[in-house]
Amino acid sequence: MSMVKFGSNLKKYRKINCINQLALANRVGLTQGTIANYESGNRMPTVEVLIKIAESLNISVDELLGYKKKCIKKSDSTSFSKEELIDSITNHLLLKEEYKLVKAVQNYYKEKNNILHIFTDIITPAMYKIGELWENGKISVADEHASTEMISRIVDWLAVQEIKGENKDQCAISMSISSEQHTLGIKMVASYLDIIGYRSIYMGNNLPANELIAIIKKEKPKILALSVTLKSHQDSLVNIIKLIREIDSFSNIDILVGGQGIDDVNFSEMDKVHIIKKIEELKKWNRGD
Ligand code: B12
Repeated sequence: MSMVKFGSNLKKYRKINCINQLALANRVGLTQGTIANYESGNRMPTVEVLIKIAESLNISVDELLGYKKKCIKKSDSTSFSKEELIDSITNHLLLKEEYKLVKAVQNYYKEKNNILHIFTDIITPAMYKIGELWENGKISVADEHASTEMISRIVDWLAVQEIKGENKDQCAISMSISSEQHTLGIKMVASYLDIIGYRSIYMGNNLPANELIAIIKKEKPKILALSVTLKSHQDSLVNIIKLIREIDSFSNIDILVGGQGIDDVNFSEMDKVHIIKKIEELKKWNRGD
């Protein structure tokens, strides 16, 4: 192994972890200059430092040195801070290490037992990071698609762990509006509504308006939760809400709207339409705070 190869490998994994030289230096107790020297191939770390770097980048020493296989135990450990776990999950997503991803989330779930926290504080920021890397051309569309599918499976797995069997009187229907393809957030909302006691029906996206009306008539939901990520979909959102509000028998339904695309839409004229951008706010709204 040449020093240059080690240096370029170090740089590669540092970038995958989305941290700069200074942040890595702080994590392992070195100066930024030392990291810069490693990366440019001027110096090699001691074995002790090598292990520290590998641990903080959540890879094995073998991987750091450019040899394949064998991961160190840290990736399965439960002792991650929130930020470390977000970095680690982003890293596993980009390296397409689904096994490590699943283990990391399962361990964290076992330890914290708080699905809302995992949804909002871990998975959401990890996906926002993926979005930034994609927007800046640092990862490909294929990397983004693979990441989304892996995370989608995790969200489904978490949701299934929490489904309760008891009878639930009140129904909630959740979906992304019309051609909105972003569905992970609303899937989390549907899962959370289930946890807080609703018979939650998740409809995905692209549901035609007549079908939505038909299912509302049949299931009589207390809540209709709608998600919009792209601002260009705000008009469709307004149209669908107007349609629902025109039907007298639907007047008791609370319509919750959220997602990154909700910006300057004004629903103050419409009855029982609530802008609740985040799931944490939904918790408060449900309690009547
Ligand atoms: C994965 C992804 C995709 C996937 C979506 C697959 C899927 N099944 O969801 C695919 C590949 C389909 C996609 C397509 C596109 N995407 Co996209 N995508 C993303 C990415 C990377 C992650 C989305 C995600 O899952 N986030 C995590 C979830 C959990 O977050 P969330 O949706 O915000 O939800 C949270 C809260 O908002 C809230 N919430 C959401 N809804 C609701 C509703 C209620 C009632 C409540 C209470 C709360 C709530 O709860 C969630 C929990 O925290 C984002 C980056 C980003 N910043 O999100 C870009 C991003 C959203 N996409 C973007 C773009 C531009 C597109 C495309 C236009 C690209 C293109 N040129 O084709 C298309 C549009 C397709 C369409 N018609 O919708 C841009 C949007 C920029 C903008 N501001 O308009 C982003 C921000 C990427 C970027 N940085 O440029 N995308």
